[in-house]
Amino acid sequence: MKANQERIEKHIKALSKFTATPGQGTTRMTYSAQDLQARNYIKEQMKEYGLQVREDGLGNIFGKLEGENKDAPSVIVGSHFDSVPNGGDYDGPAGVVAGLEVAALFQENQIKPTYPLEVIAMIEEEGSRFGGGLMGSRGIVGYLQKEEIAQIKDKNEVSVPDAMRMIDLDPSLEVKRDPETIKAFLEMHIEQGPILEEEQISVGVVESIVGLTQLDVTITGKAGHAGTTPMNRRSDALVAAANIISKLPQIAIEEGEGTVTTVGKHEVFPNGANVIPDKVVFSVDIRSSKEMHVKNVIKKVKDLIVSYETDDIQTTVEQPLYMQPKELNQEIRSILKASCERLDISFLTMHSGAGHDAMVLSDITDVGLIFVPSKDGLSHCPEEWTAIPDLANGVEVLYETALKLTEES
Ligand code: HGY
Ligand code: MN
Ligand code: MN
Repeated sequence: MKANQERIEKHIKALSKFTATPGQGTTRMTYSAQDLQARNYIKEQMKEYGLQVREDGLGNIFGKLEGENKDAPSVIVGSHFDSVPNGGDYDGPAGVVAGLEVAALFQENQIKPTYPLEVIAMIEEEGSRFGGGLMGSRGIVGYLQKEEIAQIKDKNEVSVPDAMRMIDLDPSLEVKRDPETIKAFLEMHIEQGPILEEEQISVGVVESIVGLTQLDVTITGKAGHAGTTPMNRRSDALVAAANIISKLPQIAIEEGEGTVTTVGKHEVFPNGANVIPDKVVFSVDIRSSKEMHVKNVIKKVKDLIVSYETDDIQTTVEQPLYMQPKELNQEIRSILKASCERLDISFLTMHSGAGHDAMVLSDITDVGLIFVPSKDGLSHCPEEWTAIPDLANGVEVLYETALKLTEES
């Protein structure tokens, strides 16, 4: 069954317009005006494809095609629709569009599945507004309780529930899903790396996903006048932070086996050119395919940070996110490979260095994740791009797999 490339292109182009930084990539923060535009578009398309639409207590969007067996668990297909700042048009939306196109193909072919099909568009996978990340899927799995969600605030101290209410979402609705209501979760995502393009392979069947954590580090010192404070009387928070940050790459290199550390966010306070900084807040993203490396690096980073404490330099470290490395379901991987073979679509098996909602949902259901090629391996930047025919290949593999998983076994 061929996917409709015009529909796929229409969705990608439509969603790419919902950005706060037109001409400078996709910036779509959760519960922002751009989120609302994208949300309305996605819900409209879900209704067009005959799905029953609902939003949960975090604003995750679900579109359901009932199955012959009403109470049967659903096969869910989708991804996230938020973005990093100045990101690309495909990270997340490729998977949401894949879900929409699978639903359109079910409708076009009048498929009446035994098990229900659900299309999902999840919020705050990137963590760009509220930190941490994987928020929509962590809510569904039950890793984020209502009380905890109510405490999560953005940098302007706006809480998740308040931000939701600003776009008429209802934070009182349930988020946690009973695992018995889900038969499987399938996600298509851009590879965000160079392998598929270099190997000229159409689809990556993901076998494992990297373990990752995010640390939020705060260094506090003493503000002072840049001109009148002698060098030996300073407690400069930024100098301490810079010394710490400069040592992080070597910690990852020494840990080895592909371990990586990244400082992506960094804020200086009060941020005046002639003021000695009294506070610095920065993020440390740590990843490895082996959990022991992640744990080792967390300890080394925390020890390094504490080693810079003095009477006037204090540090705190918070850990808003920790995910163990994940091995994805063998049986679904086999079905995905068989779908590729049946469709004569080339594939290879891969490890994912990026985190995905699939890694969270794999804790409560069987999960399959496929990649499609990224031009020049680029992602999390405006240059991110994937050819429509490449997206269509992935959709066709998901459609075949969803057909098999939703039929009477
Ligand atoms: O950071 C990641 O790996 C994903 O893009 N959220
Ligand atoms: Mn991303
Ligand atoms: Mn993503």
